[in-house]
Amino acid sequence: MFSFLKLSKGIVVATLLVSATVNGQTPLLTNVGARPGISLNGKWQYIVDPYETGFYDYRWKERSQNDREAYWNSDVPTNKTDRKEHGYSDKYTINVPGDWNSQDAKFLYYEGTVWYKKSFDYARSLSGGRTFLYFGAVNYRADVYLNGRKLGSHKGGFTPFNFEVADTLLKATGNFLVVKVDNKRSADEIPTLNTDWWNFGGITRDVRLVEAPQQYIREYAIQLKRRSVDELQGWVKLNSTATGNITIEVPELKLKKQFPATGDSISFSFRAPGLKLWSPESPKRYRVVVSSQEEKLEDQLGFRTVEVVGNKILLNGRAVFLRGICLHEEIPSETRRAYSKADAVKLLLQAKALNANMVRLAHYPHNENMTRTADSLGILVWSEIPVYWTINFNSEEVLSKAKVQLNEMITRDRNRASIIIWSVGNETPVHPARTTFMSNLAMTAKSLDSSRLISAALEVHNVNGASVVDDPLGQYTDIVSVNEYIGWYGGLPSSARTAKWEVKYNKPFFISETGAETLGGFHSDSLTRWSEEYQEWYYREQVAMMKRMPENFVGLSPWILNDFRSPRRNNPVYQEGWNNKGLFDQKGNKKKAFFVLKEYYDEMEQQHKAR
Ligand code: GCB
Repeated sequence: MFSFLKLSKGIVVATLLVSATVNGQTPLLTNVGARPGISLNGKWQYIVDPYETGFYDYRWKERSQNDREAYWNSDVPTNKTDRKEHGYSDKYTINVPGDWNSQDAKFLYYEGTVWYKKSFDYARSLSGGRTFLYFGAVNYRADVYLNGRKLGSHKGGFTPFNFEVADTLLKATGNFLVVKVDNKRSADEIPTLNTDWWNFGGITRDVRLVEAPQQYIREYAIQLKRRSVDELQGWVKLNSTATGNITIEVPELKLKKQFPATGDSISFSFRAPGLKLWSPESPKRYRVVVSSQEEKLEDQLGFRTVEVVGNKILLNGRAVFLRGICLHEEIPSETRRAYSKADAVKLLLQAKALNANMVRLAHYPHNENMTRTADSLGILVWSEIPVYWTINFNSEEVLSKAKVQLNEMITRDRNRASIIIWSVGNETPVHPARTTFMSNLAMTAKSLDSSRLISAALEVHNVNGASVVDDPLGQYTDIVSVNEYIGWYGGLPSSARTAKWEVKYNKPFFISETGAETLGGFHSDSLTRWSEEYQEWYYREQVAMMKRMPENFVGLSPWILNDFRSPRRNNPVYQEGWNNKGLFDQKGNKKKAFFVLKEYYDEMEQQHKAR
């Protein structure tokens, strides 16, 4: 499955072999926003199909392509005697992008199949080119049909995929696009049956028809070379053997470099004198143009380096303390998935209000607006795949599914300066099969992108009163990260006073979660669970403990920025289907604990400036 791509100066990266089509998909196009095409967002018609009648016949056999009862085929009766038992209608419409749960009360808890249908006309703007149908994400499984023909399918609710659409299939008018979306949870998927977040279903991100010339740029990487302040390096990959030159331009720096294409990719390295580096303090981005004979793609790129030296994380060569916060991809006040640029700005400005310089995007890759907005606002990012809790670690097939999601996450976002950490999972139980599985993922992540740091949120355990971090997976990660809830899931917040941390790895040590739950607006004394005062006390004790952490402590991302929906949370007074560990409550009000963490972050920022 892997091939090796040689970069200049002896750098070799492994890449997943991307030439083959899998489940009808074509290798992922990147930077689709910069490519010509049309949006297929908006109102789609739908049919709710809990029995999957549109897919299976009454003997539970998959319907054949031309089966008139199949929901991917025309719903129009041919004459007045014709019996049609399905139909798409304007009586039933749903917005794309968007989860279905928040769009109609009947969907709140729904897990199963919904058929989506869109009719559209299409005139290609590029003559002689190719057309792709691109989905930002569909949760969880998508089966896609155009004009009665199956294009293919995809599994994984948080990453993009695309299909090339043959010219012979596309019509100038009246195209009939149908997507069967199924968000049922199952044991051998990623995530598995059990999580602590809402299983929002639907076509949750943008849908586009994207155009490209016959020979097109599939993806590229342009980065600052490690330990350098002005040497850019990277590669460009095309879909087929190229002729002519590939050009990289950075107009603001008056740079225009040409590289002769050999085969279907080029690698390059060149100096960019006067380059200003990207950092949270100064998120400078440049307009960069990558072009081939037939195509021009523009991007906004920041340049920075990140590395571990000793037990510190260096950003642009300087030790950084990560003032982080975790967040789910949710807008709590509207109880829905976030998807738009406006949503991303809203969430990341909340993080900024806390004086955070980093976000942990939990527990799955968020939409591209989030990572692009993080680039523009100057917020460092931890991006994760949903290998969460009890995945089937004994299954090769499940491992392959995790690798597909890892590859899709990295392929989409490898040019985002904000992303410094790829995480391969969260709180997976220590066990030999799990460690083999997880270390395989960590090594795969490294081989796909050696320029970033690899981590996973691990657990801590108690040995004779000490908080011991010795998970064997720590050998394979660049940063050792743990989730801890001293004073919430065990004892009172004051237990943190006597906590002794023993971290067995001389690597950067990060607290990837800590938190306590409170119903916003509920006030009492600090010993009363669920009160804002309890959470405030919890944060005070935690901050005091952070100040006593071992010398390799490099930061924290408490749990969590906003309250979020979770069916596991059934206290009838204080939860009602919400996990209320947010520093902002369901309506967007700051809880008292917000100010405790902010004060700590202000202090850490001052210390960093003074160094
Ligand atoms: C955790 C999980 C997170 C949960 C959180 C909690 O350790 O990583 O997904 O939501 O705890 O609130 O218990």
